[in-house]
Amino acid sequence: MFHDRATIFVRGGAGGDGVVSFRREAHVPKGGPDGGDGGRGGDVVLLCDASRRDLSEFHRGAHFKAARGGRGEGAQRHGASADRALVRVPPGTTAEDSERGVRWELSLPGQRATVARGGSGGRGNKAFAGPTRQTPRMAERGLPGEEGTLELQLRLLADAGLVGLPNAGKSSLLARLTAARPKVAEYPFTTIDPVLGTIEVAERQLVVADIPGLIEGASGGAGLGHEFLAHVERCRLLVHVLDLAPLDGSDPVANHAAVEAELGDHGAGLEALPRILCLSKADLVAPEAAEEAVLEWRERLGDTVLDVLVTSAATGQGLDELRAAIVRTVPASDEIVDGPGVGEEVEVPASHRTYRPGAEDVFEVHRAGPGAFRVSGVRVERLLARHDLGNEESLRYLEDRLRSMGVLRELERAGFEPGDDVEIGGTVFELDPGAPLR
Ligand SMILES: Nc1nc2c(ncn2[C@@H]2O[C@H](COP(=O)(O)OP(=O)(O)OP(=O)(O)O)[C@@H](O)[C@H]2O)c(=O)[nH]1
Ligand SMILES: [Mg+2]
Repeated sequence: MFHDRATIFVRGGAGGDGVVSFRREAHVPKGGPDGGDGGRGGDVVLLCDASRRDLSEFHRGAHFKAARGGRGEGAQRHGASADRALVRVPPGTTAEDSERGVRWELSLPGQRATVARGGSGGRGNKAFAGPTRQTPRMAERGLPGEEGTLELQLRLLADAGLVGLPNAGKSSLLARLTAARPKVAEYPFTTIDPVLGTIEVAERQLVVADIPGLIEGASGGAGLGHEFLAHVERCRLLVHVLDLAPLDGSDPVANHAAVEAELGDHGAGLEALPRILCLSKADLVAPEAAEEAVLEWRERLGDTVLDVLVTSAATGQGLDELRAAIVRTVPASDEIVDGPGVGEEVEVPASHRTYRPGAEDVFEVHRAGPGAFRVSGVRVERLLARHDLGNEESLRYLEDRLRSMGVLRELERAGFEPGDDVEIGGTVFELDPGAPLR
């Protein structure tokens, strides 16, 4: 089963904690602080890998968590940074985190997206030593890694797409045009997964996609075709395959209109893609009838199509013409897209839906009840995550930082009095600064 959608959960590793340690020497009762920093947590990285075909390995909603950074140690030894967690995805995958408002596109092998950064390590007590704090008995904690839920979507990267009603003969054409071996059978909806084949002519390689047959209402969510229309969004050309003599006796004109209506309803510019009309199964009608059909369709469609061709997958009629028309229509220059070299990686930038410069420094103070306040904001919350409030020295340090960031001043404006409760990032503590509030 081919899966072109999946939801995965990703979480970067937490940074390692810094440690409190003092140098011990035989004749020195208390040496200087020498606690090392914690290491960085690992990142979760999506890597575009040509050996992956689809997203089926994620369809149960996999979780990917990178390891945490190592703890710092005495003698100024820093903790090790953790390895990244690699998630391999096929070319044509987009990853979107709607909550964080970020999106990545991985089209070429070797492209990489860091979707959840690991947290930074905490500083050891060595980092807090200074003239006023000669024996710091505090260290920072490592920060948690970023996390998020990613919607993965795969869009096949094909140059031309075969579209048409079920049973029109699309898979039979792909099998004759390329080395691909899609399943062919006399019943509708034989093809349930998209199949790709490659046409190779004169040093050019074009990818042709055979997608499941479209039925009326497909773009509205009925039947199989709908979800696969996304796969032809990136094609440069659509080949509309139309059965000249449908077994069910239906009218080719109505059938053609039904498929075109589906393409138009899907949106995403499908109606504007260049078209070739391919009248299939020509061996089933008299040669004169086929020729007449071509003339009729040329007149009917005018210049809304590039070409009208008659083909037969059974006899091979018209296949060279179809192949040539596809090659002629898909611009050669577009094929040369430079990706990273074999074994190389290149980070792709995320596109941000919302970008607010300086948003990190912003904080808000709310009164949560009598003698209780809540402070929210990226930087204050990060600060809180860094420190162990059970440690007197850490608490004093935190108060100093809150004072210099202007948080105490804002709290006072909101009616705060020393000893009141303050909640930051889910942690409630009694804030009782020893020094004046500002
Ligand atoms: N006589 C004749 N039969 C054909 C030709 N092309 C396809 N067929 C037959 O038509 C039936 C449907 O062909 P497929 O290629 O599976 O059609 P499809 O459009 O891929 O159908 P779905 O995958 O169900 O959407 C099969 O029984 C084929 O053998 C042709 O050129 N001549
Ligand atoms: Mg098929």
